[in-house]
Amino acid sequence: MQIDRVVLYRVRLPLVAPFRTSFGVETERDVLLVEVQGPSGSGWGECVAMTEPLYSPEYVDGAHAVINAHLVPRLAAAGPSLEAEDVARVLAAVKGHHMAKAALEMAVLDAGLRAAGRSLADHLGATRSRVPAGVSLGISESIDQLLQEVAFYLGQGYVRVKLKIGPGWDTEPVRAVRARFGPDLLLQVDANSAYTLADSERLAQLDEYGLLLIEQPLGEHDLAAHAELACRIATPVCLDESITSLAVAVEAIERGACTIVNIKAGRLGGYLAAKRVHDACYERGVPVWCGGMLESGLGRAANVALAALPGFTLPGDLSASERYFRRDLTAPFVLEDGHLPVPSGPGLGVAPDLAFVSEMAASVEEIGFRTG
Ligand code: NPG
Repeated sequence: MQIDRVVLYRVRLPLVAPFRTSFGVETERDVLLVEVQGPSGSGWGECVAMTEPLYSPEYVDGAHAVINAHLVPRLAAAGPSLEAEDVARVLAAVKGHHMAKAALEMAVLDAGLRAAGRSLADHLGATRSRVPAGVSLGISESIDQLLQEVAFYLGQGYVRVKLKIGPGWDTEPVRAVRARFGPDLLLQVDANSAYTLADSERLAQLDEYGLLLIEQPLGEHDLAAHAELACRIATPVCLDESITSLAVAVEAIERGACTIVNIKAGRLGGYLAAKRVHDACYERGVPVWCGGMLESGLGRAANVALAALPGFTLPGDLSASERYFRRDLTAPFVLEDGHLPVPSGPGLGVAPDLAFVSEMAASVEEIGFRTG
């Protein structure tokens, strides 16, 4: 498909409530949107990098800069016509920057699929028309407040709860939630690499609470330590930050560093790479689930399509728009009986509300492809 220009939008969306993790607090989502435009229409991508490089080395100003200075020029130089399947190869000389690359690939993918009248869900191989919705709850002010939040979201129909944990906020909240909501609640925890192997006895105390999994307890690069921890605790270990490529995913599984994988397209460099990780896990019988990065409706639409693939056997961090924003950049995703519907229209199957995007945009920048 032909691309004539790329438009970058920076949109600041306040979160309905602060979201606290073991590494920091998010109060607003600084969203970088990528629109590719050509004669056959346009396509949209969302960059999931956060404001600060605390979850991973990427951050939104850096992603914006690398897209401008290094990625778009490479796409422009690749020729007048480009398919989504070419994007990763064309950008491969630039090391890292997976979230920036993923946003561009998502936009090209959306544009191509829209032009072809085909949905992203179909293109990726989705087998479901709706996906179960999980909710991820940040570190709370108090156990009481956490219990109220869990009750509120269960009342809305969420089918699984994830608690953010860190040293000082781990066994107590898990014990309290289990005691209050009973053994049938699908419950998991996410440490965002806040522990070391020296904490393994403390982490083993979580074993008695029947958690689905513990996510990324140790450092991103510590596959060996995760394999050791997996021998010391009964709770299944799931990796998130560590899984930066297909090769790392396969290595982590083979070394026993995890038995479950969190798939995030941004971390892996795009939805096509994410599908390949899904396929590899599926072949090996390793369950996967779709992670979230507080996406707007655009990124959420793509995540929901991905999560409809057959290997996504655990509920993802996929919540309704109102869990994050008072108003979304697209028509809101609404919970239906604890599930989110998989968009079936062409491409992402959702369109940005352009008036609202313009109203909230801190900057809009057009980069022409023909430098002439
Ligand atoms: O529902 O989109 C969501 C949030 C899911 O907990 C969530 N994301 O580490 O997976 C994570 C986490 C995150 C939150 C990462 C904020 C980065 C910043």
